[in-house]
Amino acid sequence: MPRTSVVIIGAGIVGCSLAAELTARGWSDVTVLEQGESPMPGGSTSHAPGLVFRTNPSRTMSRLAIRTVETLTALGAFDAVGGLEVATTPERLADLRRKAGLAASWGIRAEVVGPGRCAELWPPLDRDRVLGGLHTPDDGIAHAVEAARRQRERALARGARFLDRHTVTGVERASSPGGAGPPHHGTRDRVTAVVTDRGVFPAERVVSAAGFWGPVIGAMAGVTVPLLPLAHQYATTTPLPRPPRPGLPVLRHQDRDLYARQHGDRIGIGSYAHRVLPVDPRSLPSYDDAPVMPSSLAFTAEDYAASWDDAVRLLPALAEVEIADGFNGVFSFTPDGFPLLGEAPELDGFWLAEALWVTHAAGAARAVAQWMTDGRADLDLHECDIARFEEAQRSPGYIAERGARAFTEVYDVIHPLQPPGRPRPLRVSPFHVRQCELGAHFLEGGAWERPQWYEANAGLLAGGPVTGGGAERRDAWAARHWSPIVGAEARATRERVALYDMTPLRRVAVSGPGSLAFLQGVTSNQLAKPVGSVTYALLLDHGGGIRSDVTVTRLGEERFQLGVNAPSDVHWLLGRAPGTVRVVDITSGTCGIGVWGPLARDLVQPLTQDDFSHHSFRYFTARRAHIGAVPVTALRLSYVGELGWELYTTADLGLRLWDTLWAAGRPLGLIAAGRGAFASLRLEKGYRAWGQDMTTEDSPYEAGLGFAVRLGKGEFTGRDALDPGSVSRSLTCLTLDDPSAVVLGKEPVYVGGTVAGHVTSAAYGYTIGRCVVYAWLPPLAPGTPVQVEWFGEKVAATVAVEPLVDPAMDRIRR
Ligand code: FAD
Ligand code: THG
Repeated sequence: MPRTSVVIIGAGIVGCSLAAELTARGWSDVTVLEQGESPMPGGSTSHAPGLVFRTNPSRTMSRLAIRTVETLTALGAFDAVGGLEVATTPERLADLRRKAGLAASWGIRAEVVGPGRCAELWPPLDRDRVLGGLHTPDDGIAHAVEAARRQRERALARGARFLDRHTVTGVERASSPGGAGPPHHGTRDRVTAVVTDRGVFPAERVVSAAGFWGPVIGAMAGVTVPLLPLAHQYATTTPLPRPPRPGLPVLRHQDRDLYARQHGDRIGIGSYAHRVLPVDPRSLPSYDDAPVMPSSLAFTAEDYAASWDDAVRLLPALAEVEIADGFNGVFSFTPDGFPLLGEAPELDGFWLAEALWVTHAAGAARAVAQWMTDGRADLDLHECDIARFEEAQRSPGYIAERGARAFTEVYDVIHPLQPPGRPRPLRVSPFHVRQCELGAHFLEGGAWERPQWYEANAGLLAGGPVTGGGAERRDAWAARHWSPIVGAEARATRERVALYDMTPLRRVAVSGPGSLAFLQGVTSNQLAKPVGSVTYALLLDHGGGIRSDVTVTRLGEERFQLGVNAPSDVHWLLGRAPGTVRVVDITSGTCGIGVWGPLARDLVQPLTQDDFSHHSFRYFTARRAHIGAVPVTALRLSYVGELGWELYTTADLGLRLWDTLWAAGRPLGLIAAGRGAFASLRLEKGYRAWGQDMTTEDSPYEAGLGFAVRLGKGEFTGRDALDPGSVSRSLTCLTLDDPSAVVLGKEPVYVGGTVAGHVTSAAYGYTIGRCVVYAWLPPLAPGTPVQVEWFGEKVAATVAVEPLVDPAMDRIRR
């Protein structure tokens, strides 16, 4: 494999780091093509002020940053001056407390400090303006150009070739070996060469590391690169008459969208407060024609004026100086703020390593090199995977609107449930009109509108107080995107019956000769079972990590329906299916309803001539049936842990299905229930959510999913790497001791006073009357007391025996 030829496009910090990492793994034919001239080829790296703050709500992003700092420190291109984020509003101060918790979860030193300490750490600061700050002593300044230069030297020493002044003008492709793929896959082309103004470079793999030029290169390859290039202002002052001591931490004043660092006796200040300044990279001057650099545009002083005033207010010493140099530098934002890594779904062999800050560049380059070499990285990269986008999230309008939004919101306090403002609504299920009528409070996921609860259920609250819920004591943060109605919906599901919209659950049809053998080879569980069986199974990667969990329904000898998680699951399956097997994502053309609760059979049976009795229609089986006039595929299973079925049909019949169930169910007390109740019920039942509770970094045995692995069934991806005996940590169920306490996820967990792990999922359990928490922890006996940190407070919790509800499966199997 390492003999494979690779061409990297772009010699910024990403391209240089990637060349270093690939050659370190034995890749011997690595060429880096760069339109400009090293070591300052003119991209974003050439002028990055290099502030590095590692703490991020995403564990993966934090770890990419931690690794970048490690690498840059070893290269002598990092100054660990520390970081200081100041708060000038109570809301920000609270958020910094929450952020200190995130830092603790991800192993980053951080401390919330008072105004006095802030002024000590940053003497030019007006201490009367700040309420406090978050000090992270190991953050600091990356010397991006120097880092790129050293990475380039390492790569050169190991045989890589760097060709400056080679402008890429095209990407060549051919049908995959063996001719065009099966017609239903579309033609799966492979990349073959990169064309430049100075000749053609054949390549088996191409990595676009072109930064904000990514969409231009992508267009040459027929690949959508969902990032928005835009300009961002940075200015440096004249020397301060009384220069501060050297080594000031990097500073953030997020309430005014500002950051600052010291340049000797000057201060550099960047602003995100200005209007959105999108840039068309095709319109930029060439390396030779650019006044400074292609990515450095003329400073627009009028856009900076308000930020300068804000900076002077925070740092009064600035009143004595003025702006010496300013520029509008070009970089990029993606719709969700995460980078674009991995192989493009549209073109085999064409990889991306783009939309990376300097902060994450070296760590991400290492992860991509691992991925290219071994087929997997040692970090969970699903949030960064280029294959994560839904088709509806790949339009130019969506990319522009969400990219601009990501820019303006970059320093905002964002609640984990907060849906994006626009463009909405985008994807709606056929039940949307009814959901609106019922007063749905919509959140968003995968571009789908998803009811969190329904105001129409407010009347249920009159039927008696919902157990706990923390309603009495929920603070404003925990109460956001929450209502006591969530608890009422959970209770109605446990006591009667509820409809859940399952349309957004991704469905894949797999059919054709060889389908069973193919699925056996990519899943962990035994699928060679009679037609009509449903199986819960894992998709493992080669290292035995969990890359998804799925349900596999055998509809015919060689015909299956899979319930999967991410769009990248479809990409993974397509990439492995033999030519005879058809893999089709049917999500958009179909819809589904979960009908769950003790009265589910009383509701459904009268609507059908098919036998839905317990003995005829067994748990974890499926059949085709009719509900009234609507043909459905009915699956007897339940992620909320109650009796019932998932009913799937085509989108055109969805509304009829909903209305049929609704009319028949009202006398039984049927309600529509939202995602809030869904999340609560699944945690009480102990069902894991992929991407949140477990990822490729976790083994099935650690995640408590060993039951879904049949080592004896024959060869399957990941099997050889599995070791049931090796469990050094486990996904552990906790409950909070105080019945009204609530946490939301990602908080650090303390055992005996030190951080021992972090929360993956948490939700109030309305049946048990306590908050249910899952966390990665060293193996602990049930009953062990632990603590979960919430905005700086330690909340008492106890290791529980799972599942908390219905361990004997009496509710679901009857
Ligand atoms: P680039 O450095 O842009 O490299 C891409 C390369 O591809 C370029 O050299 C370009 O010439 C080359 N290329 C493009 N098209 C072609 C082609 N057709 N043929 C050949 N070569 C091509 N990040 C931080 O972490 N902290 C900060 O404080 C920070 N501050 C910033 C402040 C400003 C004002 C700006 C603009 C950015 C800042 N960033 C910061 C972001 C950071 O600079 C970039 O995200 C990072 O440098 C991107 O690195 P890269 O290697 O992906 O892209
Ligand atoms: N429904 C369908 N497909 C899905 C999901 C779903 N695919 C993705 C995701 N959700 C998969 N997650 C689960 C998790 C648990 C169960 C089903 C899907 C489940 N587990 C039972 C248990 O653990 O007791 C049964 C396991 C078994 O018998 O093997 O029901 O929601 N269609």
